[in-house]
Amino acid sequence: MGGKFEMEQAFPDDAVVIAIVGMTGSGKSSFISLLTDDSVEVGHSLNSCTANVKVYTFRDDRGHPGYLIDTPGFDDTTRSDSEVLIDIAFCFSKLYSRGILLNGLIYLHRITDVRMQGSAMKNLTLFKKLCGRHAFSNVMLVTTMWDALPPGRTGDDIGKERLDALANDDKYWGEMERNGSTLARHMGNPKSARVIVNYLIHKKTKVALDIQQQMVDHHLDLNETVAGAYLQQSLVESCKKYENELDEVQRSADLAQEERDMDTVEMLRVEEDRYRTKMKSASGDLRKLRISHQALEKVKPEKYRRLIRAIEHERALRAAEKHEFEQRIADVQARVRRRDREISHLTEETDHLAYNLRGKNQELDVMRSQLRSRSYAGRKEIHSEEEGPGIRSDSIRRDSVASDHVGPSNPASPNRFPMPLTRTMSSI
Ligand SMILES: Nc1nc2c(ncn2[C@@H]2O[C@H](COP(=O)(O)OP(=O)(O)OP(=O)(O)O)[C@@H](O)[C@H]2O)c(=O)[nH]1
Ligand SMILES: [Mg+2]
Repeated sequence: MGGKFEMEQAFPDDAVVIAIVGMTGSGKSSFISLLTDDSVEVGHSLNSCTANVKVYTFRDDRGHPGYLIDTPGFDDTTRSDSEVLIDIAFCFSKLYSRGILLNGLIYLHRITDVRMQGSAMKNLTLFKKLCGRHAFSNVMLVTTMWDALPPGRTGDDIGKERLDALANDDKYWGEMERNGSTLARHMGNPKSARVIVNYLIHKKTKVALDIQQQMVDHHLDLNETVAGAYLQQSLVESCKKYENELDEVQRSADLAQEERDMDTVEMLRVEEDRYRTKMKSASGDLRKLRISHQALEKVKPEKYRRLIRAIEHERALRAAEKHEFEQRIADVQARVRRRDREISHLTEETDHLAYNLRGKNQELDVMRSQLRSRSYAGRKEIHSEEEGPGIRSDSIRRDSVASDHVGPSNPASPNRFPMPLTRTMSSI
């Protein structure tokens, strides 16, 4: 099990894919530029800079290529919220439909913002609805631009106070933090950016967002997804508001007409046109949201082909590397098995030789014993022949002591040996 786990760690099936999200000007492209060698366009005017979803490559700590997705904010100055949502939904559902999951999302927020304005609230609400509560644990809520706060403790205190306000209120980040989102400060340098992405990379779990499951698995049109429905509702409300305002302007224009106040009439007609344009654009946006994942594919067939191709290429490389690695492991295991078999064969042979040796030793012991018995009997015979007058009894004692190292000391026990049989055997 340990081996398999390590192998999976060494070869994750997919490349790292992380999306960077947040308001226009929150520092998304700047954050990405700290991690990639690709050229990233950073905005320096009040206008939104990143108008379309863009994908950049970077290398993770092991040197494997990963992908950072730069997204436009929902408060984009050049595109409507529907267009931005379509772009993001398309990118995410396209990845998901090819089995590519995100490691996580990094939501950037400027700590220099005094409060959450309407557009910031809408941006955050849409983001939460895109993800769904189950995905919050793969979200990092990151504050940027700490260096732009007043210097010293004043700035730090202001920052902490704002961070507390964000983290403790469910309207803002509270609900996400309670459901597993992680708060982090980005200090504007590469090391800080690396620490933040590493947190998501090392998490290991990847995530399917609500918008991805709703569009791809449940075949919902964008306006039927939770995020799409929220935007649709806000567009319907805007339409109603513009309609009421248009009625009001028309009534005033009619009144001015009756009073022949042509300057006011002219001014109000311009105002009417302005509301009609707004209504037209809102109802156009409403229509745009009624689009399925399949229809999106047809509308934007080329858009993410490069991204998908790159990720699939990366996957194929990883699969090949993994296969090669597994092959090498199998070779080593086969070699180890072969050695084991050789060792066990040699052990059997050694045991057999030891067994034979023990047998030979026993035979040798028996022969020694017979030899000693015979030599003892022979000596006894010589002694009885030599025994007679003049022979001192201590000569017998001396002979028997001298024979201790070749035979039994006690002639009554001719089978006792100087070295016990068991010891002889065990010392083989
Ligand atoms: N002081 C300071 N300025 C920063 C920091 N990060 C980004 N900026 C500046 O903020 C401005 C906007 O940065 P971008 O990275 O373009 O922001 P963005 O979120 O990509 O904006 P859009 O593409 O319009 O959605 C640029 O002028 C950056 O130089 C930071 O950490 N500190
Ligand atoms: Mg940008």
